[in-house]
Amino acid sequence: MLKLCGFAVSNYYNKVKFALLEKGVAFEEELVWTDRSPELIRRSPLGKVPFFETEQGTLCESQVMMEYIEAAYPEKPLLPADPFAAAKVRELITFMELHLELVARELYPEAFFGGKVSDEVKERAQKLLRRNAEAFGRLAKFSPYVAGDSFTMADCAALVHLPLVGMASKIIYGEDVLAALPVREYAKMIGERPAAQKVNADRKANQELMKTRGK
Ligand SMILES: N[C@@H](CCC(=O)N[C@@H](CS)C(=O)NCC(=O)O)C(=O)O
Repeated sequence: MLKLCGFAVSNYYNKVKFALLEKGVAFEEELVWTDRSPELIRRSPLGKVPFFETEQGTLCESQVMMEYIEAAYPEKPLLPADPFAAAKVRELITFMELHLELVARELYPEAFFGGKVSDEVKERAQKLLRRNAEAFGRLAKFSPYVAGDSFTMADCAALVHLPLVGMASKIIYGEDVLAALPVREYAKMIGERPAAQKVNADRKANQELMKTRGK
């Protein structure tokens, strides 16, 4: 059976898990922490999660994993059939991950993990986040789904990334860079889906486990 490896505090892990649950794909989970062990590097070359363990081998990079499940399990599609509409969904995901999440990630050590981030990094990230959030606002629909009137894999990404980007920027700058967008209402609506409820409940449980690990 398809195995999803990683831990449920990871937003990228949760994006893939959300998609698997929405599609009704049978899968199991293996709890893997990012401990940089040779064993982990053997399974995921950069030591990152999530990754899949499949009958044919391992597969990492969450968006590649999303495309794999979409192709391998075409029932309950999370991409529109029309190639341009599907590309627009992918465009939103790339925007969220490359231009928002990856930039905000620079702030996570201080925002969430009790570390420190230099002023230089903060200033650079703030400029980028402001500009990129505005650009994302021009692309995103929120009508009611992020790509338009149907639930797509962009919603799997938006639910896990957007609140995190908003929270990190609010903590570091006192300013939510996504404040102009209806992220709160949107996350509440998406969060009501049974699959999202499972993802969020597992995330909270894993957060607690993470705390006891640090002790
Ligand atoms: N581009 C990767 C990003 C995955 C990622 O950054 N995962 C984090 C957890 S949320 C991780 O494994 N961090 C540990 C590390 O970078 O050493 C993907 O889409 O899968």
